[in-house]
Amino acid sequence: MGLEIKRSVCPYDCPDACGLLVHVDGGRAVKVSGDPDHPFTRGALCPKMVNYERTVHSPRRLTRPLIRIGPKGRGEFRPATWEEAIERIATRWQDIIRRWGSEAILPCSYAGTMGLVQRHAGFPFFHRLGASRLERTLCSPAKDYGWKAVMGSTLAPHPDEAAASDLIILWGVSAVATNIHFLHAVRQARAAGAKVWAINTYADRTARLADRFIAVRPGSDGALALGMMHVIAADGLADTAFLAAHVQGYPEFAAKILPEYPPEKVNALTGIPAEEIVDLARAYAAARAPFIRLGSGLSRYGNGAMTVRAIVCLPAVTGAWAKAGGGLLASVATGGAFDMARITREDLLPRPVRTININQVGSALTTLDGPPVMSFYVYSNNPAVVLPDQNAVLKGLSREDLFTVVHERFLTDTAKYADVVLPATSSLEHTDLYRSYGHYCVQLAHPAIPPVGEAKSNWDVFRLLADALGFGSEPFFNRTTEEVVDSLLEAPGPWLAKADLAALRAGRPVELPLPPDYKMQFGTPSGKIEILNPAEAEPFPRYLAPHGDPEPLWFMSAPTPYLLNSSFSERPDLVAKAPVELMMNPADAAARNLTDGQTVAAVNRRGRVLFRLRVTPGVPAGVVVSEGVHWLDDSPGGRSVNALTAQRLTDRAAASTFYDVKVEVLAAAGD
Ligand SMILES: Nc1nc2c(c(=O)[nH]1)N[C@H]1C(S)=C(S)[C@@H](COP(=O)(O)OP(=O)(O)OC[C@H]3O[C@@H](n4cnc5c(=O)[nH]c(N)nc54)[C@H](O)[C@@H]3O)O[C@H]1N2
Ligand SMILES: Nc1nc2c(c(=O)[nH]1)N[C@H]1C(S)=C(S)[C@@H](COP(=O)(O)OP(=O)(O)OC[C@H]3O[C@@H](n4cnc5c(=O)[nH]c(N)nc54)[C@H](O)[C@@H]3O)O[C@H]1N2
Ligand SMILES: [Mo]
Repeated sequence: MGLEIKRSVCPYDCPDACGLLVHVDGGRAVKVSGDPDHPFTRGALCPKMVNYERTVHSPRRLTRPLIRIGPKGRGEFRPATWEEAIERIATRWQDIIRRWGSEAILPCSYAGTMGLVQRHAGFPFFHRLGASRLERTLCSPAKDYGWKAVMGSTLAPHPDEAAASDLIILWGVSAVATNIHFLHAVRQARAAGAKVWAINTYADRTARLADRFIAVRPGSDGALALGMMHVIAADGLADTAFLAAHVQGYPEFAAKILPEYPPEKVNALTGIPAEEIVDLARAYAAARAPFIRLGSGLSRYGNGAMTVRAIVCLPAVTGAWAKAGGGLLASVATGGAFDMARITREDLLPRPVRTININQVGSALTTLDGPPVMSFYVYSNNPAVVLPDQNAVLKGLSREDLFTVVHERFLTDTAKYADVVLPATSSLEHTDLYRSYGHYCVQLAHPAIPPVGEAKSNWDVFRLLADALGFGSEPFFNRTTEEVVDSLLEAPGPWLAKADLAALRAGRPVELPLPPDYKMQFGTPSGKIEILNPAEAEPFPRYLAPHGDPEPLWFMSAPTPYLLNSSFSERPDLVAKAPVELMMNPADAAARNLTDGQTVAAVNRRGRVLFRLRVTPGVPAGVVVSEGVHWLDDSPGGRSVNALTAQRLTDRAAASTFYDVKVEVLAAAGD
């Protein structure tokens, strides 16, 4: 058989959702390149996906089911057949359900794959079983809440809109790591003379490509946005015609709220010099069509939703929405295109069941009131590494009486605690339908290669489990992945119906069409942008303080271009480029007698994590940064960044607060 080239989609949790060309030879992926026909990603790939074949055919791939023979966490297993593994799970679950009730089973899944079928494959199964529900608020629900509180269901601007902007603000977004294809529009805008500003808590790679970088104290961006609007109002730079026609509540906001945020006070809250706040506000107001690309980092604080609400008011005050190239892109929401209820099947729940927040799995596994969690089923997620309060999560996973099943591509730290490990397909081995949260393309990916070893997709494993538990013959569970995809495409809603469905079915990337005047159609109850939102307990945005901790240094666990959360840790070539280090300002290092290159411990009451210290002026005093969420084996002290983070939630939407963390840093032996 000769070389074949097949279209696919990057399955990872990233706004870019790139179009791929998979070069297949003899049933193996030998090379992966970017699809030049993809309207947004245009043939370019990130440093991780250019060698996706190394992940797919990694010698570390799990190829057979495994059954634990050693202590939990040690990773000692014997191989088993699928029949034995499924039988063991079903028998144990039947026993647990009899003794404790079905809520004693807790599924845990997140975004290992973003494909709509495989990502949600367990939802109908666990609903049918009556298991505990997982509230999956790990990523950016606080950001989404803040956007919606002002803009309702308004469509996000197309990312390429930014190409026509004359001032782009990359606000809390590490685009060089997490959104590289957005930089296409940034380059185009720049070629036409646009300026680029970056606002972050340290000078990351993205800040280094900006014309101006503003270092903001962690968790204080809400104060910065309010301070900018104070200056804009005080200088008479607000777009009064736009405000009068399209915005609810501005006069009262300007009279009652904005006077509380003069530059001197905002300087005290954010650490940004007052002149810089004034400069930024004036540049933003003077721009013809300013465009903000808003990342998620700043929403992962106790004040995250309110912070985003304040920032989202900025383009309303300057009337940026009405200008070609202007606006604010937080996330693209294309949920309306597909009828997800056809997959998630809430209606299968036999009775109301309790909900456990994914950020509080650590507590749920160790100290839950009510029926204890006796079985934990993990797929598309690596909770031992990515969830906050790692020591609590590991304590839970160590429980001898907890029956843990992990369906995975690799023997992750979580899988090492499993009683039964099941091998998972990679995205090149199963069918799925993809959409994105950074652009408007949708795409269907057919398998490019057969499963590696005995790997099975999420959907196929839940079919086997449904069979073993006696409901596999029910019409819903008796379907193939392809039939589930069909159920989403056969009755397209009004939005999807306008897309090129034939091209979609053929596996080509297809853009959901946007109405010509969509930027000015505000999907709020009032039809206006709601700076005043009467449905909120706080009707106007204001500054709230983050949670904080008693320790002196803010601790940022930011993305690296070479890993994606804990994914790609199976790749030595990439791990080598993402060292486990802690960046610290020279003044903070000197005050602690610490020197570049030595081993240090970051500590707080939740944990202790070892790093190699890198002393750099790129990190402001009072902040320390570690890029990447590493596997425990790659971490010198056997704990990684989430041993320091907390189970505390955001002000709205019960979301994660990964950045709302403080630590002290001490010299440590390199144990
Ligand atoms: N290479 C790579 N790509 C990824 C990921 C990855 O881990 N690696 N993760 C994927 C996922 S799951 C997601 S959700 C997206 C996230 O994509 P982004 O939104 O770009 O990334 P975040 O991690 O949310 O945070 C971005 C930046 O926020 C900064 N930040 C933290 N606190 C604050 C603050 O208080 N104010 C300001 N202004 N900035 C702050 C951090 O320093 C970081 O540089 O990226 C996806 N893409
Ligand atoms: N400290 C700190 N912690 C963070 C973050 C941070 O910035 N800082 N980021 C947070 C964010 S934004 C997110 S979204 C979460 C991400 O959390 P997760 O979604 O858990 O992300 P990954 O670490 O990528 O782990 C996904 C796992 O799924 C597996 N997988 C991939 N495809 C499949 C499949 O088809 N089937 C099955 N069964 N398994 C599959 C992969 O091998 C991988 O081990 O992490 C969060 N954790
Ligand atoms: Mo995320």
